[in-house]
Amino acid sequence: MPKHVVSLLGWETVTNTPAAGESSDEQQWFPVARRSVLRAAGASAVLLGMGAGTTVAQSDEDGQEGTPQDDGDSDDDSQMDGLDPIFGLASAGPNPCMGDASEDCFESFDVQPAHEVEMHIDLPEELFPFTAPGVLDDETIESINAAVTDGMVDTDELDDPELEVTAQTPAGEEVTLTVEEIATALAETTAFHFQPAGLAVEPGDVVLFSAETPDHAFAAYHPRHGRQNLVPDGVGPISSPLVPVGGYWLYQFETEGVYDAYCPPHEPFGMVMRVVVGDGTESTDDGDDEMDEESTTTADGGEETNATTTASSDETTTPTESGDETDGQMDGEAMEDTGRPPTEENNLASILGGLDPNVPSAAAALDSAALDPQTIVDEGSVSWDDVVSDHRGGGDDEDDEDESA
Ligand SMILES: [Cu+2]
Repeated sequence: MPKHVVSLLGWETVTNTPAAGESSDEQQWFPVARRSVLRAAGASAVLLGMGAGTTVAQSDEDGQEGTPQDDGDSDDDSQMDGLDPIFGLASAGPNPCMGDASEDCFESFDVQPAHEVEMHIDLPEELFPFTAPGVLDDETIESINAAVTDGMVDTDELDDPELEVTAQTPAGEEVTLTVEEIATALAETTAFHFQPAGLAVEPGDVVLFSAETPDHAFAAYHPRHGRQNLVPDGVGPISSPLVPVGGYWLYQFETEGVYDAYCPPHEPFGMVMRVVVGDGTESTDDGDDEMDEESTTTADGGEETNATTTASSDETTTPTESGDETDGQMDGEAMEDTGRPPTEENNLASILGGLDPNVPSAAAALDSAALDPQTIVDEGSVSWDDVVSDHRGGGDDEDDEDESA
């Protein structure tokens, strides 16, 4: 197993313990005992305990008594009425929905998610040795980049597709690929992404964010992150922690509208996504001066004090229903001019030795037809692959038409 490649870049350590190299035994990362303890305790009790700075682990039956919020500040109850409206709920793991889990795994959570978003890196391992300086000359790199622009390998762009190139893995093994094989691996690179990249949810839905690879997080475009406001009015600076591999983060989307978010470490590589809550697509033209009302409404609607039962299957507890018509709408006019999603080219080439798989920048991804809010609502979810295809194919289709004419 070419783990060495992996550890060099710190990527794709999914199936290994964080201390890669010491053990690749998955069982140590997902110990059965810990998993059943988590279930017995109820995921939310454990999680809420963490949030309150305590580690109270209780059964669901006991949830009413001595819940974490009873130990905390009484004037801060709003944060314990379910998931925190800014920070959600995070766990270092283990995530019952890690990997190829089916939706059945949602039942393992006390705060039950309705959707899953995986945070991924998709960089073919065989490519890494060929990204080292000097392995490929500039001319070859340019020709490979030209060959994969549309995501297919156009061998006409390659001087000698069959030319064999030998490179060395960090472990000292020699590997040989033809130029065409290198191009093929590059074309398969979709890199850092949320999967799906577009997701439609109902108000009150909880979304599970699963860290399949290291160093990912979810942050809303929000002025308090120094960014444009690309979430509905009144929605705060949503942010997850950096979610460890195997861990997860839960967030409950309540206010209708369009939410654009990025992964802070990987935004330069185009890692962004869009969540549409409700029919959030018809709301871009109103959103007057109600900026701060929504968060207040959200906070004081929680007559439900049992933290372990909120956000179950019952979405009707959302306190914002009455305000949905007027509040929480996207305010296109209020967007700041600063802190836009980066429009520069995707930075991937800078970490791939100049090889460029033509993956969209953050701004290009959010502007893609695939992530049009109405498309997301219609489709329910939109794959990152569709966003990449849009980007790679969009301009190129026109080129093809021009050329064939
Ligand atoms: Cu990321």
